Amino acid sequence: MSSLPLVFSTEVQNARKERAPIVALESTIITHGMPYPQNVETARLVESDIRKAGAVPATIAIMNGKIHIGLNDDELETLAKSTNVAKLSRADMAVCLANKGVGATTVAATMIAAHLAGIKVFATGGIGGVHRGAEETFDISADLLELAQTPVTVVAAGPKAILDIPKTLEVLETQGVPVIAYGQSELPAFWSRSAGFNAPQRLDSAEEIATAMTLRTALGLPGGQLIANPIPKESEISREIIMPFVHQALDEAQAKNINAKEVTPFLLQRMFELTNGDSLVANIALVRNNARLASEIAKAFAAMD
Ligand code: PSU
Ligand code: MN
Repeated sequence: MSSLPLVFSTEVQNARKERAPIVALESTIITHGMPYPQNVETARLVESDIRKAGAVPATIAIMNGKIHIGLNDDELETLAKSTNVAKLSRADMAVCLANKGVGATTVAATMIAAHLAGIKVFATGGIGGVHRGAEETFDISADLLELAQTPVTVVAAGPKAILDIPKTLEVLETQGVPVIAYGQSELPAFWSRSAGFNAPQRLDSAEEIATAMTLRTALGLPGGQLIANPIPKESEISREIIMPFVHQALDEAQAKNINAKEVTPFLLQRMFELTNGDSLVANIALVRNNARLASEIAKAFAAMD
């Protein structure tokens, strides 16, 4: 065993022994992305969706100086109830480990931990991106740069309308990150199935997605790939309905001088309030949908090994 501070849940440990397909899950969506108790209920549903699909879930977080790969139900509940959990990106992981703090992993940090644990696929709701007004604030999520350097396939529902979607795509293109729409040509936009224009790439099967990742690495290219999986039709909220709330939430964030790590959690919370909870219902549906696709991709990787 190396000195890497990785701790595996029993379920994940068994899956590793049997070389079974594993899907990584982040924990910031639990601590900073959804209110209690829907956060822990969703975390459990997503884990059970992955098991039903024939893969093993590995929710990742830092606790007591260890990177936990897979959480048991008590750990999940504790994390979901805590109000003072740190939000960890690439810059924060080592410090949180050193001071034995508790931290939830963002997309960037979850990719790093998943890669250390040999997990190739990770499901989430939305990734961080280029925030509107980034030309002033320089607020560009570390998630984008992580996709450029860590070889993990991230399944998300496309960039959220609270972000600057064109600028987010520009940064991903500059960084050489494939942005692959699944099963359609249009780029999905989180709560809605279409951003109004096409994604840079498109693939129609989990097998092709796994093959593309393997070939990317074989080409000597570092980094992962972003899969943009459209929210199921019955759960989508149209752009016409969602956009006025997005603009209101953004105006409030600006008026209140919300910045840095607080921006995304503030906007998600306000969207939840402004839509009377509808944004959360859609968010839960799309995360579960992403977990199912990620399971198929994990199975495709396992079949290739
Ligand atoms: N988008 C969501 N829900 C979330 C997040 C993004 O719909 O919970 C979280 C993810 O953990 C993502 C992080 O990595 O927010 C991005 O934060 P920032 O914009 O501060 O980089
Ligand atoms: Mn940011």
